[in-house]
Amino acid sequence: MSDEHLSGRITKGIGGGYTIMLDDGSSILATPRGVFRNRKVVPTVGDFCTVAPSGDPDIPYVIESIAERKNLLIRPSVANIDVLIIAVSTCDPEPDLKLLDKLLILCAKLSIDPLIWLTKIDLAPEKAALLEKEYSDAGFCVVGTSKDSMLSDEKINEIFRGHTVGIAGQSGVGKSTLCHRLTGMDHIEVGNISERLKRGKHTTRHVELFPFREGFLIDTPGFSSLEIDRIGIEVEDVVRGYPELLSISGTCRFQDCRHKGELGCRVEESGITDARLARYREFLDIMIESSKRYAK
Ligand SMILES: Nc1nc2c(ncn2[C@@H]2O[C@H](COP(=O)(O)OP(=O)(O)OP(=O)(O)O)[C@@H](O)[C@H]2O)c(=O)[nH]1
Ligand SMILES: [Mg+2]
Ligand SMILES: [Zn+2]
Repeated sequence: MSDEHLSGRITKGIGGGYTIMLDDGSSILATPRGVFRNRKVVPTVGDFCTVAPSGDPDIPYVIESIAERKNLLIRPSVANIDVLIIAVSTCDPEPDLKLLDKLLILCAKLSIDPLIWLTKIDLAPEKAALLEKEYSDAGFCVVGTSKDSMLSDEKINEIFRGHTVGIAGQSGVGKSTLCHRLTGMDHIEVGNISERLKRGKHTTRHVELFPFREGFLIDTPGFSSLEIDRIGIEVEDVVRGYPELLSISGTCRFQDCRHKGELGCRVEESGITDARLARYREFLDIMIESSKRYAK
């Protein structure tokens, strides 16, 4: 690599122009080289890239190369996510456990570490304890906060250090509150469901990475309601959101057992709760139906 090349990370992209945070912490503007268009690669927020001077004073750099991605989310469009905080309120609104399980499937598929963050535990402490038990027994990391409790500084550093972190969850669970209490920043919109999105219109979702605690926080609307058959997962991926079921893989009579009541299925040995098993089966059915539709 010549001296003129610098490496950094795309933190923002608007109308074909990109903001890139270089390794020294400074930010510059760049446009992609034409070669990306030919290869059908669209530089995306979260991409690690190299840039070189363009000679154009308005946009002084060009993006020369994009590093291979760990993962890529299409909507919102963001690359290389390490951790997804899934905010779940114990009540007001009632927890949407289907959304939670779907997000857990998506995380498994994309090699994202999920962190289940229970909010409003002051409003329903017993329910919070049950949720905490159900999901930590299943093998997930679960933390909880209330109106006046926050995680320790050490724990927050552990979550963010070296990681790119998104926040997801249904409307009203406390994502903005959480984000504000973490960062002190008010203008961040993490996971907000905009009115237009609620009405189902396609809008350009603005995504931005903010440096935070030696990592990045992803600021984006979206991440909030997901149709299981429209998030790019396959039938086989559903089980990956259920570590309990993965733990018994190969022990049922049939190697390809889907734990739907087949002969010799040992699902009861997995320790999965009835409610999670029901959601697993529902998602599996939807995915099987939808894969048939696509096969036609
Ligand atoms: N009692 C209690 N209320 C909370 C807690 N966290 C947030 N709230 C309240 O819940 C309401 C919704 O919080 P927001 O942070 O706006 O929720 P959001 O997830 O950003 O919602 P959207 O932007 O609609 O997606 C606010 O009135 C908060 O004050 C908590 O831990 N305990
Ligand atoms: Mg909000
Ligand atoms: Zn089985």
